Amino acid sequence: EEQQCLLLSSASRFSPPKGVKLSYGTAGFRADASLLQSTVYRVGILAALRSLKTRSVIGLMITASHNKVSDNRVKIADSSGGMLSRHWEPFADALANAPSPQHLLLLINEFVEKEGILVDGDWQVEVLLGETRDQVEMLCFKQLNRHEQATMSRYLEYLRPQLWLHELHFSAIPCNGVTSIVGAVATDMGILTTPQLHWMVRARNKGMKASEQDYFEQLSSSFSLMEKVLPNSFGSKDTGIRGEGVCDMCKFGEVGVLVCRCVSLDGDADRLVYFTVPPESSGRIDLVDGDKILSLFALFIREQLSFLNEKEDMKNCHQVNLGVVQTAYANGASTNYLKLLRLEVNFTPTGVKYLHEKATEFDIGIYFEANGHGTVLFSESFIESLEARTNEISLGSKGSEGEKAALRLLAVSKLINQAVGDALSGLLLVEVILQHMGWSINKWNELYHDLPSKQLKVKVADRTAVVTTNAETVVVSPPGLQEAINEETAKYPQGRCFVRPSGTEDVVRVYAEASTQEAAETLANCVAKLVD
Ligand code: 16G
Ligand code: ZN
Repeated sequence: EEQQCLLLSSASRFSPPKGVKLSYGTAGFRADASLLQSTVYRVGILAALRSLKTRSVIGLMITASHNKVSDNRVKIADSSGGMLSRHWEPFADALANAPSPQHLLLLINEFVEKEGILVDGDWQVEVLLGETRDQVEMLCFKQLNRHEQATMSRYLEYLRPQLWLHELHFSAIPCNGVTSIVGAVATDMGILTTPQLHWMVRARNKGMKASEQDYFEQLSSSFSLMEKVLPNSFGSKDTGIRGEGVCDMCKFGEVGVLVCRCVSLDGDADRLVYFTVPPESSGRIDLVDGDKILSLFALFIREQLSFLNEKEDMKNCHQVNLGVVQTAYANGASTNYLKLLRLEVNFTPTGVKYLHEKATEFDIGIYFEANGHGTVLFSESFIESLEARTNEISLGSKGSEGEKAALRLLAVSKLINQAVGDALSGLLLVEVILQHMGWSINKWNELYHDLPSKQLKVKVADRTAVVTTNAETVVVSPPGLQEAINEETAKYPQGRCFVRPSGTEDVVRVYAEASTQEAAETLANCVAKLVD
């Protein structure tokens, strides 16, 4: 009774926009801020119910996108720290679109019953709230020599102010949603990156310390550990230089004046790509994308596994299974490269939730989208075997190569965010590996050469008319379209092409690859006409 009244009265303050159909989509509700108020409120309710169901802490994140500042997204970090269980997405859609408080209440009652959610007051519902309001910012690290290597803490001091605060349209609304469930508590974690919130949720549910300070401490300590256990690592002497002495921040337009390696983080810092500006490039940049980050990580981890598997230490251990996960957007040259390394390459549809899920099937699963979303996942049982392997040696002692490799892999598992792709932890792992290899960004970029590619989007009346299968590489509907694409693609040497409905916009996307830029563009244009 009390619950029903509370919900009806608080819901009546946030009416949904008329004539708009909201969908949880690939990764949360995304719309202009002016349309999202009631959705943000209702996602608060969703998070509280999810906390009740899973008996764990849940996260709720509001982010700005790399598009307009008002283009916002609201999403859930599930009990594992990962994306909302797909099983709950239809309920999320229904909640967001319920036309009135009465409908909303009805939906909730039905769902609580169907899911067997216990509302017995035995569990203290808690939702962690996070918010990011930033624009894409470019960071630029000078090519550092061994002697002036930045230590982790210097990077972090430098990175933190990157999150700019813009107008807050929502600040109190998610809290209203959460507390409309009797007894539920919303804890405001403040301005965070998306991956920080995911990390916190995971940490809380594992009974670990979970403040922002703890996040930085974990990154910092695992980064220093990497320094200690890599043979060619940093001088690691603290010269007392602060961030500003080591790095130069610059906006995109200013990058050209520096010879450097640069890293670009997206608006909520869950994606990273590197780039470099070749001298006399007249505006050209060389992009080092998610596929190359994946390749670098795979190369390094494979090397460590080969040490681990060496000699008799391995008698009792099973062969470690390492898998990599890509999407159809991965440049064909990267897939070839990974296969040359004799790695198992898997494909899933676009969207972190799919890649992440696949990556959990391995002892070590590395996943990346070309656009920079990705991370490296370690299975619990593999971590345990690494711990067993390393607990006999201390850092000072001379362990075997196998033991050192185990220490390095453990450090990687602590450094790289296990909940979700995280640009900050990703860039630290890139930096430490480049340092270890003694590679410049150019050397890294030369691992393989991307095939020329082209992406287009086609505005269509109904994007759901295009249905795909096989990790979005084959169209099953409308009939005949795939055959037409095949016929066109066959005309181009090294041609590859696919179309898929966007999960975030009302368009169908076309991707084409071929041996020359011109051919890739012609192929993309021809296929776009087939879709139209
Ligand atoms: C979302 C996804 C991203 C995917 C993109 C594709 C997450 C966190 N984000 O941004 O992984 O690449 O959608 O967009 O999952 P599209 O469907 O419009 O091409
Ligand atoms: Zn992002």
